Amino acid sequence: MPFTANRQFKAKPRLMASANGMYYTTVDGRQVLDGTAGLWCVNAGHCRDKIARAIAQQAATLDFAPTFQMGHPGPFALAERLAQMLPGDLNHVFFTNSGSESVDTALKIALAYHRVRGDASRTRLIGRERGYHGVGFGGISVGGIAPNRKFFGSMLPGVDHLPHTHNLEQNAFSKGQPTWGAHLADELERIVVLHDPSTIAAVIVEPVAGSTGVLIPPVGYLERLRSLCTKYGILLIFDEVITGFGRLGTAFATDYFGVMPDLVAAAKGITNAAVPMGAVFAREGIYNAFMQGSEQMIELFHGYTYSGHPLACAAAQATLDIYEEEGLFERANALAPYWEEAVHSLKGAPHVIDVRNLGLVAGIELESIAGQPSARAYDCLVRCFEQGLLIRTTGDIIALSPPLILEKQHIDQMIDLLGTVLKQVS
Ligand code: PXG
Ligand code: PLP
Repeated sequence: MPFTANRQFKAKPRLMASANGMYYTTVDGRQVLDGTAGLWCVNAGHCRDKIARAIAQQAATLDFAPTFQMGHPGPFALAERLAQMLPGDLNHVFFTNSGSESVDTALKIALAYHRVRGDASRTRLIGRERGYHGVGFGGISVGGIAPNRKFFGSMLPGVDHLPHTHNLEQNAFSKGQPTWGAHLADELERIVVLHDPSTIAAVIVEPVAGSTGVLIPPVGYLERLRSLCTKYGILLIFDEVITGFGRLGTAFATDYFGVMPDLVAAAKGITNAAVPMGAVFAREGIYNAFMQGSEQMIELFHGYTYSGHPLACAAAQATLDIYEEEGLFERANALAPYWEEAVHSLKGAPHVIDVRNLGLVAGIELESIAGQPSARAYDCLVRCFEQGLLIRTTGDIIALSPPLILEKQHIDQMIDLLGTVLKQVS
């Protein structure tokens, strides 16, 4: 099983049998409120009829078409629609099947972009400590989560990391963006000078770091990264696998922060997770750099058997319909203040050393039990599940990221139960 203690799990499994709207039903028939939109991906709630019908119809019409030198209309129509959703000239799309594939695709496009422009010395990639960019060799190389890296050899060469922005002394219990920490972006300048600016291809960051435990960027931080990248001719990649498709109350984090990256990696919410799909969005200038020379030439030697799979395209179209028809991104934005108050009401609950939030995301950090990191949060996860709430934990941080269809009563229910469970755990 992915990122799971296999033997522990198999001895006492937690299995879902079905789902609807805000709830899972377990194999033993219990209802569990989904506090995490599955794994940050079921943004429109579970088992949406429109998506299920679109997938069934597509499977009966065109199951698959070859993707190399051949195609079908699905990805073209979907790309047009997505380009409308992304700001500015982020108008070109490359489809993948997961966030990890989107990250590796974005890194490869960045390297190849410099090369096709004759700037082949730009081969270095810069990530950030505590960053999560999936599990491909590219993603773990720029990623900054030690256990995800240390077992897997030397990874990509020529990678460096910015410091993370987490600091409880300065920023504990911040509502929304913390005010301290913009200067940490200046570390980029130090790294750039150290390695020589003309060797750096791209910087990749999650606008809001999710998997590592919800780290919200300090006010001004992303703006500074953008201006340093521009100054040194470095591409800025936003990994929006979690923040994309409404999580912050805007279509993408780039909209929320008003900071324009050169490439965006996305996945998860693109199909409401009903069929695996990811996408990379590129600005006009990047696309155009490849569209030079002979028209018989393959411009980018990259792609997946299942890039733009018909079922994924059908699921994505139906998902985008639902986001639009139900105004789910606006809904997330409207609920965000209520969400903020609710999660911050856990300040003062046992073990809680920080609460942080943005859009419909929250991180609740617990004090670790001495010598047993992550034990307390795991205990919370198991107890919550047994008492009817799905949460995510990483280390001793609880992450909440509910489907955007939730009602205030679901928020109340979540916070009540979490408060109860925090009193139960030792
Ligand atoms: N980038 C980011 C920012 C992600 O959050 C990926 C890439 C990789 O996507 P795939 O589809 O290859 O898993 C992710 C995925 C969690 C958790 O709660 C987070 C993710 C996946 C599973 C669990 O820690 N994020
Ligand atoms: N390995 C082999 C032997 C293959 O033939 C292919 C694709 O044809 C792959 C890996 C890559 O698979 P995918 O395109 O599904 O990522």
